[in-house]
Amino acid sequence: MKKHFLLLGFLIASFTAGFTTSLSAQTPSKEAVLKVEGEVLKTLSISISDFAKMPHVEANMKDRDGKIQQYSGVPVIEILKQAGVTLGKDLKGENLTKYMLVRASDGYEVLFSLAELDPVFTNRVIILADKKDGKPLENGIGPFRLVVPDENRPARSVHEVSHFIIRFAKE
Ligand SMILES: Nc1nc2c(c(=O)[nH]1)N[C@H]1C(S)=C(S)[C@@H](COP(=O)(O)O)O[C@H]1N2
Ligand SMILES: [Mo]
Repeated sequence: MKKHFLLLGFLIASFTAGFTTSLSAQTPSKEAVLKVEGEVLKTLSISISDFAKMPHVEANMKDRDGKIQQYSGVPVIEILKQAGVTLGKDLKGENLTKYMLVRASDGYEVLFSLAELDPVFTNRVIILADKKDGKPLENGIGPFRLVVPDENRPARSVHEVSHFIIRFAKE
């Protein structure tokens, strides 16, 4: 009789363990999104699959070893246009004191003035990349990374971008 209880206890324990393991394995991880917020007409929340459907271009940057790397992604300016950021003919006067703070999921942050991103001011095209060599970016780099061409240090080419936040520097 005692043996049967032991067996029953073992069965219950293994069932519970198996069940909790499969539960945690199935818990859907929150899908990564890019959020665009702050001084915008429309706050955006762009999923990986929505992002993949946007028109892509290629951009090159030098990595920290000085090697040229090519990525594919969406020009940052196109994302900001969708959010209704003051650009083009509206990027004048006090709007020239606006900036974009780029935040990553590890807490890393860098900033760009809007004029650094607008083709009215510059020919340099900064992209938010989601692909390299036709493949999604690896964990810790993607799903989205900034690719800033023509910079002597790749420190503003932020990995794991989670937010573009538009703010006024003017007091
Ligand atoms: N999220 C995040 N992005 C980051 C960093 C970081 O610490 N966190 N480091 C930056 C620095 S200092 C460098 S030199 C480059 C390195 O990019 P690479 O691996 O493509 O050469 O990533 C930049 N992007
Ligand atoms: Mo760096």
